[in-house]
Amino acid sequence: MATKGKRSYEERSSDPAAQQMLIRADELGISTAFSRADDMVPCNIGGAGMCCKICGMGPCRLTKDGQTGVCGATIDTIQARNLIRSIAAGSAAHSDHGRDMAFTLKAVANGQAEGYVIRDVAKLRNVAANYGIQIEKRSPEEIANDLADLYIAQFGQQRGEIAPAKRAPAKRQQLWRELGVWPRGIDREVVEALHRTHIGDDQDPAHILNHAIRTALADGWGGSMIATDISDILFGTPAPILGQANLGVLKNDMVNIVVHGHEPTLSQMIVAASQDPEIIEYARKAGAKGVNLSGICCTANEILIRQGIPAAGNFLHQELAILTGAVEAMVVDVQCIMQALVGLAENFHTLVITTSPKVRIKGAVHIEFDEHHALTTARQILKTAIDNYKNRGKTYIPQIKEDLVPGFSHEYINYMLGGSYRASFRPLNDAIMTGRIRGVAAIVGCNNPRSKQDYLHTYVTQELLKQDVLVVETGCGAIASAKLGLLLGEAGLEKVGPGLHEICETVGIPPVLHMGSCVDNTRILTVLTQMVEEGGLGDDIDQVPAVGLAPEWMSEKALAIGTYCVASGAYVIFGGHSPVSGMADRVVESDAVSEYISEGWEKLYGGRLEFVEDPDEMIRRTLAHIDKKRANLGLPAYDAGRFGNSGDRRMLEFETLPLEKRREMIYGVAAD
Ligand code: XCC
Ligand code: SF4
Repeated sequence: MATKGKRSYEERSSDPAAQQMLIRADELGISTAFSRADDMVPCNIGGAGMCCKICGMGPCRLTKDGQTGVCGATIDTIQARNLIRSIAAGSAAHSDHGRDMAFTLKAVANGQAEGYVIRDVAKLRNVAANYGIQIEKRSPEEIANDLADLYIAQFGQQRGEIAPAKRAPAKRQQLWRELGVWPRGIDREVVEALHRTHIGDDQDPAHILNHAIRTALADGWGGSMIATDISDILFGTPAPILGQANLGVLKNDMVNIVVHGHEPTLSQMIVAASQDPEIIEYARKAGAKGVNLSGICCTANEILIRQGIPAAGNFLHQELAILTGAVEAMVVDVQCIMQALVGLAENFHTLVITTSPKVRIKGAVHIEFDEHHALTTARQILKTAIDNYKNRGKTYIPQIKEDLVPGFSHEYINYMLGGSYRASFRPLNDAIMTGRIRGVAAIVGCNNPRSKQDYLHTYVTQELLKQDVLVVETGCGAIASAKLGLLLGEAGLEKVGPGLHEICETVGIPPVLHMGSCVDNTRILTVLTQMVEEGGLGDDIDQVPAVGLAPEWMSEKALAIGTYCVASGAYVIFGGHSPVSGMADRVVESDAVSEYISEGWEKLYGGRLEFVEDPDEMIRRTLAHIDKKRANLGLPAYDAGRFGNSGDRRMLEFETLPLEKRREMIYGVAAD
C-alpha cells in the first residue's frame, strides 16, 4: 500500500514509546524509517514483482497486458522468478546462521571455543539420538562432535535427503518424497534457485515455484532447525522466565549496550561478560552504576527467552533506541540492521559496532567476532562501550516498559502440559478436540514502516484470543505483543475467550506463548508434528486446525518461513502488499502466480499462501480455516458458550458487577 505524505505519530506506531521518540526525532530534525517511508513512495511495478532485471537486455517492466520481456518472459515467469529469489535469499540468511552455529558447536566439542559450554546435555542427547548417533557411554563433547559433523554436512550434501526433515510426520515425509521436494542439501537448493532463475533457464512458473518449496524446506527443516537445536544445546532450552520490553528498559545511570541482529553466539557471550565483576567495576570507575544490556530484533529474543535480558524493542525500535541518547553502543551482527543507524548515531555519542565478518557498515566501528575468542571479544566490546559513557549528552528515555513471560520452547510446552514423567501434548489436543481451544494461530514476523507499527500484529492477536484461539508468537511480532502486555500470565486473561481462559488458568500459561526468534519458527513445526503424533487431530500437519500469520512482514526471510510452513501443510496469511500481485489499477492481468501459491500449492501440500491487507479479513479467513479443519476432523463445531464457567472467570465477572447486584447474589436479597 502506498503511503503518501507525512503520517501523524499515531498513524506511524501504536506504541506510545515510539510515538514519543518520533516527536523527538522531528524536534531534532532527524529522519527515521517512519519518515523515510512517508517520503519514499514504493515502486508499484517492482512491488508487484513485475520488473525483471536479471539480465542486461532489461530491466524489463511489464506494465501492459500481454507484454513480455525482451527475451519473451511472461509476467507469470517474472513474478515466480522474483519470488523464488527472495525465498532463496531468506533461506540463505537463516541457514548461514545455522551453519555458523554448527561451526561453533564443533569448536565447543573440541575445546576450541573460549567461554562456551554445552549447557543442555539432555537436549544434545535427544537430538543426537534422533540421528542414530551413539549416546551411551560417551561424553557430551564426543556426542556434540558427531552432531556438529552431521549438521555441517547438511549444508554441502549433494544427494539424498537432509536429515532433520525426518522429524516431520511420516505422511508429510512421504508426500515430499512423492513430489520430489525433499531438499538434498541446504546450499544446493539455494544455488539451484539462483541457477534456475538465470536468464534462459527455468521458465515454467509452477516448476520454478516447486523448487521454491524445496528451497524453503531446506530452511525450515534444515538450516533454521539446526540453528534452534544448537542454540538450545549451547545456551539452554528456554523455559518461562520474567523479562521486560520497550525503550523504558534503558537506564539513565548505567552504561546501555544494545545488541541487535540475530546470532546468539556473540550476544550470549556479552551477557556472560557483562556480569563479570571486573567489567562491572570498570563501569563504576567510568561513573556508571553498572552495565545495562538489552536487545533489539531476534538477538533480543535469543537472550530474552533464555536469560530474561530485556528487549529494548523490535525492528522499528532500532533507530528509536539511539534517539534516546542513552545508548553507549549498539552492537550488531547480521540481518535486519538498518544502514541508517550509523548516520543517526552521529547525532549522538552512540557507537555502532559491527562484529560479523560478513557485515560492515561504512562509518561503524568494526570489532570482529569469532567463536574461538568469543569471551575476549565480548569484553573488548563492553570496555569500548564503557569508555564511551563519558561522552553521553542529554538523554530522553520514555518511561514505558511492560513485563512479560517468554520462553515457551516445545520441550517446555510438552512438560508443562504433562509434567516431567508424562510430558505430552495430550491436554492440548484434548482441549482442541473438545473445543475449549478453537485452534492455534502462529502470529510471527517483522515490523514494516509501511503500516502502523505493532498495530496489525496486536489487533489480530487480541481478536483471535477472544475467539478462543491459542496464539504462539516469535520474532518481532512477539515483541509487539510483549510491549502491549499480552505475554503475561494472568494479566491479559480477562480479554480472552472463555474456553481458552480455562486452559490458561488450569495450566498456568499466558494466552500468547513467546517461542523465540525467527529461526525458532521451527519450534512451531515441531509442536505441530507432536500434536499430530499425539493423535486425534489427523495424521498430518495440514489437518490440524492451525493458521500461520505474518501481518507486518517485510523481510525475505519471512517469505522463506511462510513458504516452508505452506510446504509443511499450513495455511499462511501475510499482511501488507503482495509481491506477486498485479498492479492496483489492474493494467496487467497477473493472477496466475497468486493463484498457484494458494490454490495450486494447497492441492499439492495442503497449505496455501495468501496476502491479505485488511486485518478483519485475516481474522475471518483464519477462523473459517480453523472451523473447516475442525469439521473435517469430525470435531464438534466451536461454541463460545459451552465452556468457561470455572471459578476464576465467574469471579472476574462477579467483580465487574455493581455492588448492589453482588450483594443480591451473595445474600439472595436486594440490598436494603
Ligand atoms: Fe527481522 Fe528476526 Fe523480521 Fe524482526 S521478525 S524484522 S526478519 S528481526 Ni524475524
Ligand atoms: Fe528482460 Fe528477459 Fe532479461 Fe528479464 S531475463 S531482464 S525479462 S530480457
